[in-house]
Amino acid sequence: MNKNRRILLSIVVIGVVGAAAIAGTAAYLTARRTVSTNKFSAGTLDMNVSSNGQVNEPFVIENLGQNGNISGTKTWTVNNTGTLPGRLLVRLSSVANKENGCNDQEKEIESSCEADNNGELGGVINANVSLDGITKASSTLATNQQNSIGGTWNGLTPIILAPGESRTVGVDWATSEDAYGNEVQSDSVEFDMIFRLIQQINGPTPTN
Ligand SMILES: [Ca+2]
Ligand SMILES: [Ca+2]
Repeated sequence: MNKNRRILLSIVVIGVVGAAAIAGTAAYLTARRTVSTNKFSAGTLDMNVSSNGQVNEPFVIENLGQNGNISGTKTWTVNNTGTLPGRLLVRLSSVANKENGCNDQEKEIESSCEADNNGELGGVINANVSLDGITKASSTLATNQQNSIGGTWNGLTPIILAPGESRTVGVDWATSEDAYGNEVQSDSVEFDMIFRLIQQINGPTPTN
């Protein structure tokens, strides 16, 4: 296919050279119009993620466990600040479950506590990621589940933000008092939420 196109192109070039040779020797009638200043310029894809007026505001919850049932919610406003429509992708990244030390109570139920240094808290927290209040993807915050929410999100009908459009993305999390024991004492889980706007393309969804 490409080979054929190259051959066609070379025939056109030869024709132009021939016409120029004739022009040098003959008088003729002409008219001319110029469509000037043709231009291509690429648009921009850009975004702003904010919560409570703070750009890129994370949520930090410390000293969990004052109540047996752990739950909460955090929302962000995602605004398309570019000039192009963009597809919104959301995922978790850098999920880190840490032990932060092992006291006697923890070691009694979790004998490997000091040896593996992997915390258990994330595995008992269920997180839901929502769009405009409607849950779109769910997973625990276990380290080995890091790609679950992003994978589910990629499979959704594409969520397109027009230039200037805003949507609300939220995370709510919960674990019941029956879901965990002393193995989570002092444990912590950290993660990043990655928001992306990507150009609308026909190919497969890129890994987000
Ligand atoms: Ca611990
Ligand atoms: Ca632990």
